[in-house]
Amino acid sequence: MPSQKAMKTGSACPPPPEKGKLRLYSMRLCPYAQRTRLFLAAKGIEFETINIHLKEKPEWLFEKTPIGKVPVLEKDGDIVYESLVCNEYLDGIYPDKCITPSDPLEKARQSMVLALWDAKVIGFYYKLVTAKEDEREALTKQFLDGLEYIENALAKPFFSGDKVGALDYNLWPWFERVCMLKGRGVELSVDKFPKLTAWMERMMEQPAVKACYFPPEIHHEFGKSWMAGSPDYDVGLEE
Ligand SMILES: N[C@@H](CCC(=O)N[C@@H](CS)C(=O)NCC(=O)O)C(=O)O
Repeated sequence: MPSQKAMKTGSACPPPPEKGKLRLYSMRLCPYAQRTRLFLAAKGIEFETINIHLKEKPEWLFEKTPIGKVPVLEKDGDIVYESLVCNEYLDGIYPDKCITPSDPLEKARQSMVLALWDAKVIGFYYKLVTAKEDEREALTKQFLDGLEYIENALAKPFFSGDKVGALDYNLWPWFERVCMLKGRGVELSVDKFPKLTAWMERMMEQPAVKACYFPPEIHHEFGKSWMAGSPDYDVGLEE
């Protein structure tokens, strides 16, 4: 098994994956790459991972993606980047256990919830993680107000309906990281978010979620190194 350690500037570009084999360029603690890891786990697809040091990126990363971000997929000379695009591509090339909805209206609904997530929640999440004490109250309010849109979008046991699906996996990575906000005084209370908190418990039971899970200690350790300006992309790995 190739090393999980993050590859850096100056490293040699790994040879392309063998014919028919899928490769994921990732960063172990990246929530966007986790979206794709969740799809891969849920679909039971075999793949290899190359982790990238995102502060000292290997030059060859830009040959794969001009944006220079993970996740990126590579298979038989084809390259796909952007988490949501990667996930739809996976359902396209491995149609078994399709996760993406085929109904146009349902697909639009799921995309609209993700647009709400981007517009109303995610920016405040990152601002809160790094906020100074005196900024926290206002940001907490904005974050929790945004999250109400997401609570209201949850009409069934899962965002995708009666069964876990694309929208659930695409939202989950930040809920796994909600522990990061606890230290900022933000908790998702059962009173304010009864549907979201119950959904989080159901999600924790999903095999794909378990397979891609990092515990709060690892998120905290990574977060600390990230805030100190030198992210430890190999956090928790053996020497
Ligand atoms: N819109 C992208 C966002 C991906 C993203 O921001 N990935 C981060 C890691 S969590 C990254 O690669 N950052 C490197 C950089 O910004 O230079 C997606 O959905 O895939």
